[in-house]
Amino acid sequence: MEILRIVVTGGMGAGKTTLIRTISDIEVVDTEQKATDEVGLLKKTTTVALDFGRLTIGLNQSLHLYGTPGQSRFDYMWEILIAKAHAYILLVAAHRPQHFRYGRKQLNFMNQRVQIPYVIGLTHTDCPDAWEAQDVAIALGLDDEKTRPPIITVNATESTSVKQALIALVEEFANYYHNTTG
Ligand SMILES: Nc1nc2c(ncn2[C@@H]2O[C@H](COP(=O)(O)OP(=O)(O)OP(=O)(O)O)[C@@H](O)[C@H]2O)c(=O)[nH]1
Ligand SMILES: [Mg+2]
Repeated sequence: MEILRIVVTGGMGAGKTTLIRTISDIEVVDTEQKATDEVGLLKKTTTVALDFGRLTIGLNQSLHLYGTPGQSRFDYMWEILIAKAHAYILLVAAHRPQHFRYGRKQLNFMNQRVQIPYVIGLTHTDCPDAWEAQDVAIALGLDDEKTRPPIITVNATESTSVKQALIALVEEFANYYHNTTG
Protein backbone atom coordinates (compact mmCIF):
# COMPACT_ATOMS: atom_id res chain seq x y z
CA MET A 1 0.00 0.00 0.00
CA GLU A 2 1.42 3.34 -1.06
CA ILE A 3 0.62 6.08 1.43
CA LEU A 4 0.78 9.76 0.58
CA ARG A 5 0.75 12.05 3.58
CA ILE A 6 -1.01 15.28 2.74
CA VAL A 7 -1.21 18.31 4.98
CA VAL A 8 -4.32 20.48 4.71
CA THR A 9 -3.39 23.90 6.00
CA GLY A 10 -4.77 27.44 5.81
CA GLY A 11 -6.27 30.21 7.88
CA MET A 12 -8.94 29.83 10.53
CA GLY A 13 -12.29 28.87 9.14
CA ALA A 14 -10.86 28.25 5.66
CA GLY A 15 -12.46 24.78 5.59
CA LYS A 16 -9.67 22.37 6.60
CA THR A 17 -11.71 20.22 8.98
CA THR A 18 -14.71 20.26 6.63
CA LEU A 19 -12.62 19.17 3.65
CA ILE A 20 -11.24 16.18 5.54
CA ARG A 21 -14.66 15.21 6.92
CA THR A 22 -16.20 15.47 3.45
CA ILE A 23 -13.76 13.08 1.80
CA SER A 24 -12.50 10.69 4.48
CA ASP A 25 -13.57 7.06 4.24
CA ILE A 26 -12.92 6.48 7.93
CA GLU A 27 -14.43 8.39 10.80
CA VAL A 28 -12.32 11.50 11.16
CA VAL A 29 -10.20 12.02 14.21
CA ASP A 30 -10.53 15.65 15.05
CA THR A 31 -9.71 17.91 17.94
CA GLU A 32 -12.42 20.53 17.69
CA GLN A 33 -12.96 22.63 20.80
CA LYS A 34 -14.91 25.69 21.72
CA ALA A 35 -13.10 28.67 20.25
CA THR A 36 -11.69 30.86 22.97
CA ASP A 37 -9.95 33.75 21.24
CA GLU A 38 -10.63 35.83 18.13
CA VAL A 39 -11.85 32.73 16.30
CA GLY A 40 -14.92 32.78 18.54
CA LEU A 41 -16.19 35.74 16.56
CA LEU A 42 -16.04 33.66 13.40
CA LYS A 43 -17.23 30.24 14.52
CA LYS A 44 -18.15 28.23 17.62
CA THR A 45 -15.49 25.51 17.46
CA THR A 46 -11.97 25.33 16.12
CA THR A 47 -9.28 22.69 15.60
CA VAL A 48 -6.74 22.76 18.44
CA ALA A 49 -4.25 20.05 17.46
CA LEU A 50 -5.02 18.29 14.20
CA ASP A 51 -7.58 16.51 12.05
CA PHE A 52 -6.88 13.13 10.57
CA GLY A 53 -8.74 11.40 7.77
CA ARG A 54 -7.98 8.84 5.11
CA LEU A 55 -9.00 8.31 1.51
CA THR A 56 -8.24 5.04 -0.23
CA ILE A 57 -7.81 5.26 -3.98
CA GLY A 58 -7.99 1.99 -5.89
CA LEU A 59 -6.37 -1.07 -4.41
CA ASN A 60 -3.02 0.16 -3.35
CA GLN A 61 -2.95 3.89 -2.78
CA SER A 62 -4.14 5.78 0.22
CA LEU A 63 -4.09 9.47 1.07
CA HIS A 64 -3.58 10.31 4.72
CA LEU A 65 -4.94 13.77 5.35
CA TYR A 66 -3.66 15.88 8.24
CA GLY A 67 -5.46 19.14 8.97
CA THR A 68 -3.62 21.85 10.89
CA PRO A 69 -5.13 24.12 13.54
CA GLY A 70 -6.06 27.61 12.34
CA GLN A 71 -5.12 29.65 15.41
CA SER A 72 -1.54 30.84 15.41
CA ARG A 73 -0.93 29.83 19.03
CA PHE A 74 -0.87 26.22 17.77
CA ASP A 75 1.74 26.88 15.10
CA TYR A 76 4.08 24.30 16.62
CA MET A 77 1.69 21.63 15.31
CA TRP A 78 2.55 22.68 11.76
CA GLU A 79 6.17 21.78 12.31
CA ILE A 80 5.21 18.32 13.44
CA LEU A 81 2.71 17.75 10.66
CA ILE A 82 4.76 19.05 7.73
CA ALA A 83 7.97 17.30 8.72
CA LYS A 84 6.74 14.04 7.19
CA ALA A 85 4.35 15.36 4.56
CA HIS A 86 4.65 14.45 0.87
CA ALA A 87 2.53 17.37 -0.33
CA TYR A 88 0.23 20.05 0.98
CA ILE A 89 -2.81 22.10 0.08
CA LEU A 90 -3.11 25.63 1.43
CA LEU A 91 -6.75 26.63 1.79
CA VAL A 92 -7.57 30.31 1.46
CA ALA A 93 -11.08 31.67 2.05
CA ALA A 94 -11.64 33.83 -1.04
CA HIS A 95 -14.22 36.01 0.73
CA ARG A 96 -11.93 37.03 3.63
CA PRO A 97 -9.29 39.39 2.23
CA GLN A 98 -8.23 40.15 5.82
CA HIS A 99 -6.81 36.57 5.92
CA PHE A 100 -4.71 36.84 2.75
CA ARG A 101 -1.72 38.25 4.58
CA TYR A 102 -1.81 35.26 6.92
CA GLY A 103 -1.92 32.93 3.89
CA ARG A 104 1.16 34.63 2.53
CA LYS A 105 2.89 34.16 5.88
CA GLN A 106 1.98 30.48 5.90
CA LEU A 107 3.40 30.02 2.40
CA ASN A 108 6.69 31.55 3.51
CA PHE A 109 6.72 29.39 6.62
CA MET A 110 6.16 26.23 4.60
CA ASN A 111 8.60 27.10 1.83
CA GLN A 112 11.34 27.82 4.34
CA ARG A 113 10.94 24.39 5.90
CA VAL A 114 9.98 21.98 3.16
CA GLN A 115 10.41 21.64 -0.57
CA ILE A 116 7.36 19.59 -1.41
CA PRO A 117 4.66 19.97 -4.08
CA TYR A 118 1.62 22.02 -3.15
CA VAL A 119 -1.49 23.64 -4.52
CA ILE A 120 -3.58 26.58 -3.33
CA GLY A 121 -7.25 25.73 -2.73
CA LEU A 122 -9.60 28.71 -2.84
CA THR A 123 -12.64 28.06 -0.64
CA HIS A 124 -15.81 30.08 -0.14
CA THR A 125 -15.75 31.24 -3.76
CA ASP A 126 -19.54 30.74 -3.69
CA CYS A 127 -19.87 33.44 -1.00
CA PRO A 128 -20.75 37.06 -1.73
CA ASP A 129 -17.67 39.30 -1.99
CA ALA A 130 -15.36 36.40 -2.89
CA TRP A 131 -12.27 37.63 -4.73
CA GLU A 132 -11.29 36.34 -8.17
CA ALA A 133 -8.51 33.73 -8.22
CA GLN A 134 -6.18 36.08 -10.09
CA ASP A 135 -6.58 38.80 -7.45
CA VAL A 136 -6.05 36.36 -4.55
CA ALA A 137 -2.90 35.10 -6.28
CA ILE A 138 -1.49 38.63 -6.40
CA ALA A 139 -2.45 39.22 -2.75
CA LEU A 140 -0.56 36.03 -1.82
CA GLY A 141 2.52 37.26 -3.67
CA LEU A 142 2.10 34.66 -6.42
CA ASP A 143 2.10 37.06 -9.36
CA ASP A 144 4.29 35.06 -11.71
CA GLU A 145 2.06 32.63 -13.59
CA LYS A 146 5.06 30.62 -14.79
CA THR A 147 6.40 29.75 -11.37
CA ARG A 148 3.34 29.73 -9.18
CA PRO A 149 1.59 26.60 -7.91
CA PRO A 150 -1.81 25.59 -9.29
CA ILE A 151 -4.63 27.68 -7.82
CA ILE A 152 -7.79 25.60 -7.60
CA THR A 153 -11.31 26.48 -6.56
CA VAL A 154 -12.56 24.01 -3.97
CA ASN A 155 -15.77 23.80 -2.01
CA ALA A 156 -14.83 21.89 1.13
CA THR A 157 -18.45 20.85 1.65
CA GLU A 158 -18.74 19.01 -1.71
CA SER A 159 -17.06 15.67 -2.20
CA THR A 160 -16.71 15.99 -6.00
CA SER A 161 -14.97 19.32 -5.58
CA VAL A 162 -12.67 18.02 -2.81
CA LYS A 163 -11.83 14.95 -4.91
CA GLN A 164 -10.85 17.16 -7.86
CA ALA A 165 -8.60 19.27 -5.66
CA LEU A 166 -6.87 16.19 -4.22
CA ILE A 167 -6.40 14.73 -7.70
CA ALA A 168 -4.77 18.01 -8.76
CA LEU A 169 -2.45 17.75 -5.76
CA VAL A 170 -1.54 14.13 -6.48
CA GLU A 171 -0.82 15.12 -10.11
CA GLU A 172 1.39 17.94 -8.88
CA PHE A 173 3.20 15.41 -6.72
CA ALA A 174 3.60 12.98 -9.65
CA ASN A 175 4.91 15.76 -11.96
CA TYR A 176 7.31 16.96 -9.32
CA TYR A 177 8.96 13.58 -8.97
CA HIS A 178 8.83 12.92 -12.70
CA ASN A 179 10.70 16.18 -13.27
CA THR A 180 13.21 15.79 -10.46
CA THR A 181 14.08 12.20 -11.31
CA GLY A 182 14.13 12.92 -15.09
N1 LIG B 1 -20.10 28.34 1.52
C1 LIG B 1 -18.99 27.64 1.78
N2 LIG B 1 -18.74 27.24 3.04
C2 LIG B 1 -17.60 26.55 3.27
C3 LIG B 1 -16.67 26.25 2.24
N3 LIG B 1 -15.63 25.60 2.78
C4 LIG B 1 -15.89 25.48 4.11
N4 LIG B 1 -17.08 26.05 4.41
C5 LIG B 1 -17.69 26.23 5.74
O1 LIG B 1 -16.80 27.01 6.52
C6 LIG B 1 -16.96 26.71 7.91
C7 LIG B 1 -15.59 26.55 8.59
O2 LIG B 1 -15.01 25.36 8.20
P1 LIG B 1 -13.97 24.50 9.09
O3 LIG B 1 -13.80 23.25 8.32
O4 LIG B 1 -14.37 24.43 10.50
O5 LIG B 1 -12.67 25.41 8.97
P2 LIG B 1 -11.21 25.11 9.56
O6 LIG B 1 -10.29 25.61 8.50
O7 LIG B 1 -11.08 23.71 9.99
O8 LIG B 1 -11.18 26.11 10.81
P3 LIG B 1 -10.16 26.11 12.11
O9 LIG B 1 -9.97 24.70 12.57
O10 LIG B 1 -10.89 26.96 13.10
O11 LIG B 1 -8.94 26.77 11.62
C8 LIG B 1 -17.84 25.47 7.97
O12 LIG B 1 -19.14 25.91 8.36
C9 LIG B 1 -17.86 24.95 6.54
O13 LIG B 1 -19.06 24.30 6.21
C10 LIG B 1 -16.96 26.71 0.90
O14 LIG B 1 -16.22 26.52 -0.07
N5 LIG B 1 -18.14 27.40 0.74
MG1 LIG C 1 -10.51 22.93 11.80
